Amino acid sequence: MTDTVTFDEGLIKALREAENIIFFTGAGASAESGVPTFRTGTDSLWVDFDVEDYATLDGFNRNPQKVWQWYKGRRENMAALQPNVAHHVIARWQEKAPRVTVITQNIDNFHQDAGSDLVIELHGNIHHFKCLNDHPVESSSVDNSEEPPLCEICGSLVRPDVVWFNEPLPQEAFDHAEMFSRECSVFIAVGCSMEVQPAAFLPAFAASGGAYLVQINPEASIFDKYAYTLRGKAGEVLPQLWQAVWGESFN
Ligand code: BJW
Repeated sequence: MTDTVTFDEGLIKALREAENIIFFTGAGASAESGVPTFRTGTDSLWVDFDVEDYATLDGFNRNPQKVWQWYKGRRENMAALQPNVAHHVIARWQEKAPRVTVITQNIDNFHQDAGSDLVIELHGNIHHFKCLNDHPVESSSVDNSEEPPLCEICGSLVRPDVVWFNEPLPQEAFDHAEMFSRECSVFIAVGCSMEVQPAAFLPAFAASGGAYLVQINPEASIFDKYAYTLRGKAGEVLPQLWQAVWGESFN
C-alpha cells in the first residue's frame, strides 16, 4: 500500500493551469490490472521468457508457432483483465484540461477501453495483426487461430502488430508523440522504466520545450534524476493527485 503522497504546490498549480498535458505510460500503468511488467519483479516477462526468442523478428522467424502461441496466451489473459483506476483517472483528466494526450508503450488497449480519446500507441497493439510484408490483417479472421495464418494478399506469415526489438516504431505515431511532447507543459510518466529507446527519449523533447517532468513509479528508475518523482503505485498515486489538483475525490 502506497502511503499518502505529498504533492509539491508548484506541481499542483502547474497541473491546474496546464493547457496541454501528456501522460506517458509504460507497463507499470497496467500492472495493477494484472498485466505483467517486462523487467521488474520476479513475475516480469523477461525473467521467464528470452527476449531474443519472443520479441524479435529473428525469434519469430526461428519459431513462428512458439511466438504466435505466446502472444495468443497473453491476448487471452488480457481479455480477462480490465483497465484499473490509473487508466480511469487519466481518461477523466480530459474533462479538466484543454488537451490531454496519452502516449503509451503498452499494447493492451486499456487507455482506449477506459475512455481516453487521444492515445498514441508507440509499440503497437496486441489485438491488431499484420503480415511479414506489412499488409494489415483483420483481427477477427486470425484472432483464434492456433498457428500463424498466411496473409491472403501475399501468402507471408501473419504476426501480431507490435514493435519488436530492432524494429522501427510506427513513424506517424512517433512523429506525433515528439510533436506533442515538445508542446506540452506537463509531462507525466507513469510506470515506465525508461530503458527502451526511442520512446524513452520523449521526456527530453518535453524538457526542451520547458515542460514540468513528473513520474509516478514505486521503484527507483533512471528517470529519477530528471523528474519530480511521486513514489508509489499508479493506481494509488493518481487518485490522490486528482484529489489534490481538483479538490474532489476520484470515484
Ligand atoms: C509501476 C507499478 C505500478 C511497477 N505503478 N509503476 C543500446 C542502447 C540504447 C538502445 C539500444 C541499444 N541496443 C539496442 C537498442 C534499441 C532498443 C532498446 O532500446 N534496447 C534497450 C533495451 C537497450 N530499441 C529498439 O530496438 C526499438 N527500435 C529501434 O530502436 O529501432 C531502430 C530502427 C530504426 C530504423 C530501422 C530499424 C530499426 C524497439 C523497441 C521495441 C520494444 N518492444 C517491447 C515489446 C512490445 C511487444 C510486447 O509486449 O510483446 O515493448 S519490449 C518492452 O519494453 C515493451 C515495453 O513497451 C517496453 C518498455 O518497457 P516498460 O513499459 O518501461 O516496462 P518495464 O517492465 O521495463 O518497467 C515497468 C516500470 O513500471 C518499472 O519502472 C516499475 O518499477 C514500474 N511499476 N508496478 C507504477 N503499480
